[in-house]
Amino acid sequence: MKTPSLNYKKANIKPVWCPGCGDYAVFSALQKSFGELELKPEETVIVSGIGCSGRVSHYFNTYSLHGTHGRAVPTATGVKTVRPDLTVLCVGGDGDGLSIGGGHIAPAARKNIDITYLLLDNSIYGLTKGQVSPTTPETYTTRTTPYGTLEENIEALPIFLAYDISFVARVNALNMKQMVSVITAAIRHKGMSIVYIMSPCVTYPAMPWNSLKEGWEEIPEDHPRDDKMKSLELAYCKSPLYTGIFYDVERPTIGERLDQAKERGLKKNSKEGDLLTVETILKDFY
Ligand SMILES: Cc1ncc(C[n+]2csc(CCOP(=O)(O)OP(=O)(O)O)c2C)c(N)n1
Ligand code: SF4
Ligand SMILES: [Mg+2]
Repeated sequence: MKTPSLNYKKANIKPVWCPGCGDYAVFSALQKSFGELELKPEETVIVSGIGCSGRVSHYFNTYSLHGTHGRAVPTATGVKTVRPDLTVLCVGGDGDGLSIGGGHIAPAARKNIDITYLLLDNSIYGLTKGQVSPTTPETYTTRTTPYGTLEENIEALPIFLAYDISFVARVNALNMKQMVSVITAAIRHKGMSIVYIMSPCVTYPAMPWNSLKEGWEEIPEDHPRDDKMKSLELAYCKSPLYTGIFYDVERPTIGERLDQAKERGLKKNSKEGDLLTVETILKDFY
């Protein structure tokens, strides 16, 4: 692991997460990944949703946009669309990404927009003081659900695979080394990447740190990352719970497809050697 040559931390803003919150570990892993990749802060944007996890974007001296709850992915899509030259990350919680914002993942996956989405799951709505999320264990009680949650859980990984996100990984905040290498690979990946991060909340411990200590195993080295069915098998497996890169395939991004479409349009509509301009398009309407 390289020591970052650049400083990615904002000097004047200190994180306000509760002591022991998993988000500190994610913050630290992200700094290390940026260092490995030698990303330039001025060429990097972090877009986040609302939640304790969404605060990640505040603490980096990159560009950042702390948007609205559940809208991190479409906002990041907009940023990448207008500035394809920038490295765009998106950060949000399990409430943000699997509840209110769950419907935004599929359209982004279809576009294969070149962003990296870090989905921090603590199995609770942390910021709003502990309401159930789609991944809260059934027996965990809160002040608004004193008899436990009455709804089924969401299995996030198989959904990401079914949406065909071109890079799907899961990590556990206890394993810093793996977290850094997976986030680094996700940022390097061309196309949409998602890193599903188990990041415990200590104040509303629906997913206590202890639950990350046992029963977890790294995906075997020989796992074929381009095999959807084998990846689904690992994703559904409960014993052990796997961490690492489940799926990694190369597909054209929406940016590349747009460039190709423009090229085709130019060829079709322009006389040889002529460039298609706004004026030539408008002439068709006169
Ligand atoms: C449109 C909208 N609905 C609801 C809220 C209230 N709200 C803010 S954060 C949040 C849930 C946060 O949970 P999660 O996304 O899991 O993030 P965490 O705090 O656990 O990191 C909710 C319901 C809001 N800010 N905006
Ligand atoms: S409430 Fe939970 S998720 Fe939020 S900062 Fe505290 S420990 Fe972290
Ligand atoms: Mg949460």
